[in-house]
Amino acid sequence: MHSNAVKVSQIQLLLLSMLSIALFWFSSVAVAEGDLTRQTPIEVEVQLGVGEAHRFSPSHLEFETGKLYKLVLINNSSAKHYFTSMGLAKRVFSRKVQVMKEVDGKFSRTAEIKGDISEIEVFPGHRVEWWFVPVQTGELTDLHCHVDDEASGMTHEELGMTGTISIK
Ligand SMILES: [Cu+2]
Repeated sequence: MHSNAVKVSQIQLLLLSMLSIALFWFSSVAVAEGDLTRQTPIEVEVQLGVGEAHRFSPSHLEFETGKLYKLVLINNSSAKHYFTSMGLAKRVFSRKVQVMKEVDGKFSRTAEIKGDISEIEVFPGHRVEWWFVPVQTGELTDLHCHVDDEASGMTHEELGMTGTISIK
């Protein structure tokens, strides 16, 4: 009888300690990061077209998962350009796209677009902001602009408007 009672209390102690370990583990897992789209954004600027050259500048972009980015697509050239990377599009959660207007050197929003984004076209003299949080890593080589260049009969991509994206 006495030894049985000792065994029971030992088992109870063991169960109790296992329970407390489990509770500790669950409580640490339950510490969430909160709303990742409400961080202060990291601003990344990309020029679409450099003078008359159909180029992305910079042509290599780096992002980290879990951080909020404000990717500012600026077209100061005389041609329209696309920012297209399906690899990036499917690896990010898009918070919004903001279409900007410039008045006296100051930029303000004319529209906010919510939802999944595949690609963005920016017309000469304009800028668009794509706010997103990368959720999957990848080394991407599919950034390109598929606009046709009428003078050469080639696409901007064929003329060298391509880029790479690294998501760590
Ligand atoms: Cu282009």
